[in-house]
Amino acid sequence: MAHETSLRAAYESHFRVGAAVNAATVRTHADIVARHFNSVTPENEMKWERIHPSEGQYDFVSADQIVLFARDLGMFVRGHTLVWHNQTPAWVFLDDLGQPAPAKLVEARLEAHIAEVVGRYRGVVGCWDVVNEAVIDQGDGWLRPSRWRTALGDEYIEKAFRLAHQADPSALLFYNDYNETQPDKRDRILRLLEHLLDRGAPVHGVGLQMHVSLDDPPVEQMEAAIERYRALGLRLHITELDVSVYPWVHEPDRPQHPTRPYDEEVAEKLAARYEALFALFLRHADAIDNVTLWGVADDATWRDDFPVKGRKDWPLLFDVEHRPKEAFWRVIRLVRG
Ligand code: HAH
Repeated sequence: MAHETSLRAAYESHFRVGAAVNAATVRTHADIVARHFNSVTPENEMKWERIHPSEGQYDFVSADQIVLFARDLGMFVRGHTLVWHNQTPAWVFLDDLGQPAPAKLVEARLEAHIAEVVGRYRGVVGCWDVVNEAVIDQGDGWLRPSRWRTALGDEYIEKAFRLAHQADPSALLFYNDYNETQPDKRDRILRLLEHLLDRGAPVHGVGLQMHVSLDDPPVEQMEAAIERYRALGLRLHITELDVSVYPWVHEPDRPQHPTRPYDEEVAEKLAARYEALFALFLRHADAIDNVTLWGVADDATWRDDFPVKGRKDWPLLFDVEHRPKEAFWRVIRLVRG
């Protein structure tokens, strides 16, 4: 019966099933989260601009709310994220005169930030996305040009992992990225991970975001990538799963698919896609510990504004009225056999 079914219980012997929550949905969607998920990721509340808006001023109010909610329910918490080129305030990279800060100063700020944030949640946040999206999408080269890289050089990544490990030696440390199954980008990510492992950096896992569409990327491409990542001996987390009903067009200047209604055809395609994805995760469940959806229900999803602002999307397992969708039932039936 519907009210007795639980996604997390159905997958208990395979991997944790998580959801990104935020300061609002942890209240408005609390029932679904409590019943169906056993892992949460704060969507924005641990990002630098939120948790450390000006130098030495930390704001833990929203992050604490999420962490306490999870602790009361015995859930795993994924920390997201320590070092990223987005949602990081400009002051981090500037001196008192507004000029680019010297490397020493930026490094000291990175050190203070990681010690404070990771230290606060030691023993409560089970893993951290230490570095998010450091690899370029296409073209020549390897690492994304970013203020971090300009200030600290390529070593900022290894540094961040070592600092996080110092701050909480028991936390599992992840590198997290998107378009992670696209072969060129996959190879660049693999190169980065191999480099870090060769140098003995404390990297324990790779986060595969999996912001996908109804038919792209193909499952074969995704499986090939999973096989390559797991061969490094790292743990795998699916960190930000959602399935847009629109084809993936990231370049804002290219024509975009117009808004489409959520009808039976879309519901069925979404269900088939989710079933194929969870079947893939089950085939690799010995390497995958966590499958997290980037949101709880379709009434609160970043996809409504990305890559097109204000275009309604239906990427999750629960609908705008918080009812389980056909995709939810397909994922449940799949694991029950
Ligand atoms: C993710 N970037 C971020 O990790 C997450 O923190 C944010 O809330 C939403 C999505 C995804 C992304 C992408 O799929 C394509 C281009 C840029 C960023």
